[in-house]
Amino acid sequence: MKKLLLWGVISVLGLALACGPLDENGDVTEGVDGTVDGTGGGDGTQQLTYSWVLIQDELTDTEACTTNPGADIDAVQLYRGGEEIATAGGNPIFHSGNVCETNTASDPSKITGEPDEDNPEDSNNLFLSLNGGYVLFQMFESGSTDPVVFQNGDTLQVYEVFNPDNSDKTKEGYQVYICPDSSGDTSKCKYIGEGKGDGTFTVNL
Ligand SMILES: [Ca+2]
Ligand SMILES: [Ca+2]
Repeated sequence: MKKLLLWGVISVLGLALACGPLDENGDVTEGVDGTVDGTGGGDGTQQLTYSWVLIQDELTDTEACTTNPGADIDAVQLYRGGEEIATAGGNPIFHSGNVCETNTASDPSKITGEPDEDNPEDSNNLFLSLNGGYVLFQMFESGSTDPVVFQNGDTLQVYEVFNPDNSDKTKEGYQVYICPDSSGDTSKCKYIGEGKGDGTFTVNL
């Protein structure tokens, strides 16, 4: 009997230890941040909604290092029915790839709002250089604190700064995804295209 009781205590402890990390590894947050549509799809499945944008740099070569390494993102606008309805906002999350040691444009807040970099040669750097990494963000209508959920046919306009006198060399490649959450796991995202310089990407859910 004592043996049985002891085994029961060990089992309960083991279960508690096994369950503990599940609450901390992000499984729960998917529901909390509203990325899963709780209404379901009618057949019992959950319908994912996409409100995050992920822009992945294509820079991999340290030979290409400059003080602004990789794609230089100034701003992102969202168009629906031909009208601009939102821009990148909130607090963009930057995962620098650290391909190059120096990056003088590493502030992800510089991609928010309307395009504002009209001189990429000056020192104020109103853009984000991705340095082989990626940036994650949501789109907000003016004055709204709720991010836009993407619909079929929406288009994202990405502005990448480049030197117009030497555009072929200073435009750099990047890939655009829409994602259901901020995990950065592109296997959960939808790829919507590749850009070099300014680019327009259509959402196809
Ligand atoms: Ca660059
Ligand atoms: Ca900007």
